[in-house]
Amino acid sequence: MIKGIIFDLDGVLVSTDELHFKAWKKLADELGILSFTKEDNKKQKGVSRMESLEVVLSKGNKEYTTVEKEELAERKNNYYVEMLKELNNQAVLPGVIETLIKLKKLGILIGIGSVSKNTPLILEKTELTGYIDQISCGLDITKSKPDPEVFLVAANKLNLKNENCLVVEDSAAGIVAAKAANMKSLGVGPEYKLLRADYSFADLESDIDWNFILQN
Ligand code: B16
Ligand code: MG
Repeated sequence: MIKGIIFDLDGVLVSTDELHFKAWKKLADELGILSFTKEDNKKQKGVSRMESLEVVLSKGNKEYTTVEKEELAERKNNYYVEMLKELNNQAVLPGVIETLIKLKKLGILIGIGSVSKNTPLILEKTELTGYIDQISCGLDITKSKPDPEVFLVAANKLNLKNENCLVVEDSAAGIVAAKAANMKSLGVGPEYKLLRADYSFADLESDIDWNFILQN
């Protein structure tokens, strides 16, 4: 029986992926890595900032020290945070608000399980904070998806057993993490058919039988 739902943020509740791409592209261009494309950006979905940086650097042929890499990741984050200033509730994906209201009425606790360290800022800018019971994000963890840590922390904060939580994700790494946490998963987003989740839907606007999912 499901008592809490842990939502991934980027690609599930809000769309900030285009801003992530623009910020990484700006950094890549500055580094002379002109071959970084949207296709490469797909590999950055759901993975940490440092792992995302490696995706960019793998397209070039220069070696960087750990200190230099940290500086590059910080530079990208500064571009991204600057872009987030323009973010508002228009970035909330279709069906999200209706779903959160419906689940709340059914007595379900709502958690966030995102590797983004910008989670509190994004929730605030998109006016979603009030719908959320507990946040587990990049600021709480040392290992990113596919490690289950972010979902285990969320279940712990919600005061629920892992098996009573369902994860909603748009990334393959997130679905693997959910399974590793012994949680059922629901996959959404452009790649939903490929995610190998327990339940698959294009988005939260789809006709999802929540009563059935919550009872199983
Ligand atoms: P930040 P999610 C993830 O968010 C993004 O999908 C991923 O592209 C990004 O690298 C990661 O957050 C870290 O974000 O640089 O803001 O800490 O899908 O886990 O909500
Ligand atoms: Mg995501």
